[in-house]
Amino acid sequence: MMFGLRRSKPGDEIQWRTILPLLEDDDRRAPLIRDFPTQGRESFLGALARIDPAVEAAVRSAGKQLHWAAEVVHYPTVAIAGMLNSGKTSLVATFLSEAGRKRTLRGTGNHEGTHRFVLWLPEKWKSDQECFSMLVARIGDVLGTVPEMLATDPSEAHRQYNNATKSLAAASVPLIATDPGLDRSGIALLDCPDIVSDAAFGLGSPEQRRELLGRSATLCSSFVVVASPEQSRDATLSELLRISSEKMPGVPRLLAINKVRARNQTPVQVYEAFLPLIQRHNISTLYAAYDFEVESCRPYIPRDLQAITAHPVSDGDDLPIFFSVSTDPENNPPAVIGEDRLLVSLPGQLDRSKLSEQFQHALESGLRSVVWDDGYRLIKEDTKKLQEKCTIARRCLLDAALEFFAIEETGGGIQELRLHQSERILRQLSESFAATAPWYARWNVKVHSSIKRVFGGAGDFVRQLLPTAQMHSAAERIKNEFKDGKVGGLITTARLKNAIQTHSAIAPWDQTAAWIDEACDTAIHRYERDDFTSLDPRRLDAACREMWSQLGTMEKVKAGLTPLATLLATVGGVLMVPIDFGTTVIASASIAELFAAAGLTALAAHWAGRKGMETVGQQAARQQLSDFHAVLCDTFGVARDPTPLSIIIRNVKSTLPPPTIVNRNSIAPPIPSFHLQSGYEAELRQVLPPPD
Ligand SMILES: Nc1nc2c(ncn2[C@@H]2O[C@H](COP(=O)(O)OP(=O)(O)OP(=O)(O)O)[C@@H](O)[C@H]2O)c(=O)[nH]1
Ligand SMILES: [Mg+2]
Repeated sequence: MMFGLRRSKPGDEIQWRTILPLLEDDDRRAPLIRDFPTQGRESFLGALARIDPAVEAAVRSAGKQLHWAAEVVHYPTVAIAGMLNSGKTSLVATFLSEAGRKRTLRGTGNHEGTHRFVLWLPEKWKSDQECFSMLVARIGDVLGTVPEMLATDPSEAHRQYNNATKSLAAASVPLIATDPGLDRSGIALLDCPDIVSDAAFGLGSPEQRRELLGRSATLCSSFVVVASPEQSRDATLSELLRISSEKMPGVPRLLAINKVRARNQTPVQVYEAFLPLIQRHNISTLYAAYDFEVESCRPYIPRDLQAITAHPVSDGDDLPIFFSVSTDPENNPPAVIGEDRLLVSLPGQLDRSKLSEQFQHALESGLRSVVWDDGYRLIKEDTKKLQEKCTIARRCLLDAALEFFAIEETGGGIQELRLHQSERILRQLSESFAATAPWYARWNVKVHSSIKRVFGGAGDFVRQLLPTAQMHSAAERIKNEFKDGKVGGLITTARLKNAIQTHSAIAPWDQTAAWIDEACDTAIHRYERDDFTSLDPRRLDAACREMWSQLGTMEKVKAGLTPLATLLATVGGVLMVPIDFGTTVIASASIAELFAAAGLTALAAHWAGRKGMETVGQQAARQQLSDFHAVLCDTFGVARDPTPLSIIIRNVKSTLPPPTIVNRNSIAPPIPSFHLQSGYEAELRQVLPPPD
């Protein structure tokens, strides 16, 4: 390639536009899969917006900055230095728009001299104010002084250019200007004051200027030195080139000879005159511009090319047209000079500057850190936290449910589970009791044959169960024992709320939340309506038959009600509990508890102790507990446990069957539940490696 300057390979940098889709994907490539309250997926940025909008904004802004930098980074910055009045600012002006040119200060008088460094940047760099200020700040860091903006008003800009206030401090403060002309040419230019002539008029010493030039080396991809043809043996020019190679090591140097007069020199003669300097200072290209004011120079000046300057030159404001000089005279007439040999084409052939690379690098690591260390870490932590929240909530709801469904043993463990004494269960019990009862047990009870034919509601059923006043009063007693809490567990809204609050010391919801009452009420209502658990009919009959045979030997028929009448009165009593309450309540009791309430204590002990008999009730009770817990989870906005619940009953771990009860909407604000998609991390790693 010409000049031996190489652009950095594209593609080895991190690209925001390939990263952003992966951060916004809420479909196949989403990092999070939502399991609750609705199935779905959440994008990286969507998750951050939910968890911490400030982090989401930080990721977006880091990405935007990187994207912006990637757009501007390939713009090289060229330092234009050279001899006093050689036309440095004029050369800069060839790249600018007409408005920009007006802001430059050009001329031979001292009041027209450049006495401050002026950094001209493409106008579009200002398109993003946030990024632009960041870049200006970074330039300030590099140069060691916060830059000042060049005024848009030409006369004010000229005063700044010229350091008209003659302030020593201002002399070391660089000026920054933007111009649309540079958008087109794709270059940034550093217009330098002359750094060799002596300090004059308090305009800053040459040392001060050299110091600043040295620091700006990181900004610059190349260094153009402007001189006039007669300066080929000038010690000052040689000194300038030496300083530049010392201050800007590794930055290519180009020599631009301005105001060449045709009468004195052809391009090849210019080349020969400067050859010693070119060789000594390792100059990569020699440019020349013929004096635009001299008529005889016209044939040497390429004028018909589109891109002789960034913006057409207006009459009366001529500018030098620099072209690279060939050692072959045949190649120097304007007719054979292509656009690529003009100095305005230089930007396309330059490498990016060290500053842009460092800037880009800093932005890249900023993005990597905010995406991985802040964003992804937060997403993982939050997902885990939500899962923990959910686990705690489920534990709390299970403990609350056990308040009603577990019978405690002395020492605090669970002895056995209670059944929800739903109408369905109670009908099954009464039917089986009646169907399996031997003749002596049903003595005086006429219900046997009619029970199965009761299809009405609980009220009719109760009337059928309790044909006599005696049975009725026995049922009343049982009912009251339930109400007083002497038998079984009675779940009311208030009691459920109380139980939940007792167990929710670390539960993730606000104890005083307004929805808690409604959630408790709804849970009871739904469970009462949706619980269709039944006892295994064959096992139940077998257990009842065994019960009767035991009863024959154990339980003496007492005066008053027969055993069957007593059992049916008990069932009737339990059935009357909700009717009596007027609101939804749930009565729970184990079958043994029912026997005990009926006064059949020996039978109760026997039932509780016999494996076959007990399992009939326990099997259904485990299902009911699992379902009640599920309903609590649903109403409290907690995802049901994907793994089966297990509890310890009499020191033995018992796994509950999965819930079968219908799933309905939550009353509480749901605690969402997510899991990480396995391939996401690797995919993100590919487009954006994590910080080292
Ligand atoms: N005749 C003629 N004048 C030129 C040419 N190029 C630049 N000039 C004039 O030379 C004068 C100095 O040009 P500047 O661009 O201000 O030079 P400079 O190197 O920036 O000057 P300082 O910043 O003061 O060192 C201006 O009046 C320009 O118009 C040229 O090719 N021919
Ligand atoms: Mg100047």
